Amino acid sequence: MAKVALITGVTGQDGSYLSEFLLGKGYEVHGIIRRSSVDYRERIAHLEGTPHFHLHYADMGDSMSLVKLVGKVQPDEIYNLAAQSHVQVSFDAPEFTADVDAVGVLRILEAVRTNHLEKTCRIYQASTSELYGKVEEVPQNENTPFHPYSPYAVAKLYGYWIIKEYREAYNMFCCSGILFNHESERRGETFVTRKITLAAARIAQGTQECLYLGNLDSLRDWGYAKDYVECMWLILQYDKPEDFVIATGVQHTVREFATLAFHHAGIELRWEGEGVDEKGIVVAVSHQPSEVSSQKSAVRIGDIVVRVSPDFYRPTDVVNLLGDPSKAKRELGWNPQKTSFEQLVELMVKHDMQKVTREHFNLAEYLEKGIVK
Ligand code: NAP
Ligand code: F7E
Repeated sequence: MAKVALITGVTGQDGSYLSEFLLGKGYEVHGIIRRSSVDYRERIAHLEGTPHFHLHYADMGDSMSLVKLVGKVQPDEIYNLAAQSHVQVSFDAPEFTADVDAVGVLRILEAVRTNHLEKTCRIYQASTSELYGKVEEVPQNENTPFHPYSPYAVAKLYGYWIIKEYREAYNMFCCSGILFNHESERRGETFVTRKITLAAARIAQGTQECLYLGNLDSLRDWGYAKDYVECMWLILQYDKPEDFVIATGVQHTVREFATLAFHHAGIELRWEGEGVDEKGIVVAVSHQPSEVSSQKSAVRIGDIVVRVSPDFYRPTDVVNLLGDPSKAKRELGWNPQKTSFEQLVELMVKHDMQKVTREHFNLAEYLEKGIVK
């Protein structure tokens, strides 16, 4: 019998990769979607209509929908990935963030108990390095004290503890993966990495003049999302329910990410100034490989292509994340270095160079046909 998995957050970056991964392992995959005025679900569009992949309407804010769905699907494994996952947005929508990211976890646990599946259903909770927040030690491991530093992190801390509580109180197999930042070609476009790779591609191809960023000194341990979803699965296959730090063990600043991303887009940068006055200035430009873009670069030496805007500063910012993945490496046999930082930046820029080229092409075609004026 094929195992049955239920994924909340199936339309997100991780949900889409995890669906592909579990389908590849022969699972019957069920995902939760919520009603939206736009029905096109970009990241999972290629999976819709394929056998063994099923979508259901429910919402993390609606207990009854979750209880009914868990009862209908009878999952062997639940991957609770649904969240309002943007840290900066959590300052603007703290109550919604708490409802989905904190109480939502409780709703999933109770849906499992209500359906009497607590002995058979394993639950993975998408926890986060943001729990370490205003960090108390570097690097961070499973024993590092938490100091959440945003409404998002405080909500996720509740999720972490309620998972632990249900594990101890009801002997449930429920675990948290404490995942450090992981990125990809499918990353949301307002997270810093994707914002940079898309902007570098657009600036290189002349459709954007300048990229505005916040704190360039912030340090992150960035991995590749496709590698990280394997770990979510490994955590649920482990013989005991335990929590794991998932990270690469390597950190870089936002500035370093930007320098490398622009390099892969054919633009070399130097940095000048400090704080809000810091600027990224073009010092060299190379032509793009022809399969990526047929156009000559639109930027010139001396152009300022990155500026700092305080609009992207946060009331409290987490600035020094570095994970220690030793436990996952030792106990799960997971390779934290499968995709290096350099490979990650390159693959994201390559993808976005092609995306921007397609945007150009579509725009030219639409203009020609009079669809866009
Ligand atoms: P993401 O791309 O923002 O996806 C979030 C998913 O949650 C989307 O499918 C979204 O649905 C869904 N969702 C939000 N509110 C919902 C609600 N009320 N009911 C049902 N679904 C809802 O996030 P991600 O990067 O894939 O991250 C997956 C999980 O890992 C999240 O819990 C995140 O907090 C956590 N995490 C992420 C990272 C990282 O670096 N990516 C690191 C640590 C932890 P819509 O498409 O309808 O909006
Ligand atoms: O910010 C700085 C910003 O928004 C990274 C989520 O997946 O990972 C993610 O949260 C850093 C921060 O991700 C801009 O201040 C500078 O220090 O890409 P981010 P995040 O906040 O680390 C964790 C592990 C999660 O759990 C979350 O769900 O970059 N930064 N300039 C900027 N950030 C953004 N977004 N935009 C800027 O312009």
